[in-house]
Amino acid sequence: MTQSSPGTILISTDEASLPAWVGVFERLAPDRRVVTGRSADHDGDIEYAVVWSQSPGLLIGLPNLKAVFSIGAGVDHVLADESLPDVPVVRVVADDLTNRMGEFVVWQVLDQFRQGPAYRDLQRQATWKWLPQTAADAVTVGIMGLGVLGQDAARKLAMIGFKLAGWSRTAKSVEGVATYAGEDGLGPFLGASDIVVVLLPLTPATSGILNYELFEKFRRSTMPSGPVLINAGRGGLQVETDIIRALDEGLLGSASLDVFETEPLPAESPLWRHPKVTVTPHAGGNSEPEALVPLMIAQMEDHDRGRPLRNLVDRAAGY
Ligand code: NDP
Ligand code: OXD
Repeated sequence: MTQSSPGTILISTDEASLPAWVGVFERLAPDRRVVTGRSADHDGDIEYAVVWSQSPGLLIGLPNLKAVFSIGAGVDHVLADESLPDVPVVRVVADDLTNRMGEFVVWQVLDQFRQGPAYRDLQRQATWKWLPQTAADAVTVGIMGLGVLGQDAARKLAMIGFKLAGWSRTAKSVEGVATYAGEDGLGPFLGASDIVVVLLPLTPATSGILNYELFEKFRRSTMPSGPVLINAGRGGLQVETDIIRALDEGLLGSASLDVFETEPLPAESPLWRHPKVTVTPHAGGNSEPEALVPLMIAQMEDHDRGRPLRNLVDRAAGY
């Protein structure tokens, strides 16, 4: 590699979306080489890796690797690789993804709040029947994870008129949101929440947090069919057998799940057919190369000029 040629980018993602990522990088950064695998010839040229769930070991021993870019806001899929080199990890923070996730949350909250699943059932039976409907300002949507996505969802839900609560690891002050933090804040937060939207990262501290014991703490007095769980964070946050038990016992009224312990959700999972569950296939927010590659290239260029990287992951905290 000569002094003046910018470093090579290694891209690793699922087979279906790989060509799109490569194509957009090649178009927008024509002076950089883009590769999709390792080879003795170019390993020394690779300065940046752009990855989704890279195979463990893929990034070992790249002598000039400067940073890893996650193709996603969540980075559990990157950090799961125990051999990940000790270089900065950058995650996605982008209006495009934030807005897509905000739409998704508003869609699911409104669908559950206005009893979409129950009305669709009635339609299938050709039954004309009104269901009881609570007013939005009587309902508190509690958001677990008050980061970039959680705060944006809160802003969008506030416009509809919901009351808002939010829970985070460290204390936060967010306009219009009753905030709670840490283990001590979790019980009071859940006790004030009728619809719980989960936008947490998957870390050792949050793994399996959505379990039966947690569902027992949701507020049960407001939603006519019981409290609602909406998980758009990660499947590893939830214990699926506990969700089914809580729904069957009436501890939870219904659930919208975008993420699963195993993805794709296996055909034999009872979640697919459970009458109180809405399943979407990790479709909350797409990482669109057209929207994200320009931001990644800008960061690479800045970094090459000695400027600090933004949206860095705290590897000790896991997000
Ligand atoms: P951020 O890092 O901006 O926010 C994470 C939030 O979670 C912060 O408020 C953080 O607290 C809180 N948090 C982390 N650990 C804990 C803990 N142990 N206890 C309490 N709160 C905790 O992430 P984003 O908002 O950008 O994204 C959130 C997640 O959404 C991603 O990690 C990803 O898993 C998921 N996602 C899912 C998508 C989908 O398609 N379904 C698409 C995009 C993202 P604090 O503020 O104190 O740091
Ligand atoms: C993400 C995701 O983390 O798509 O961005 O899940």
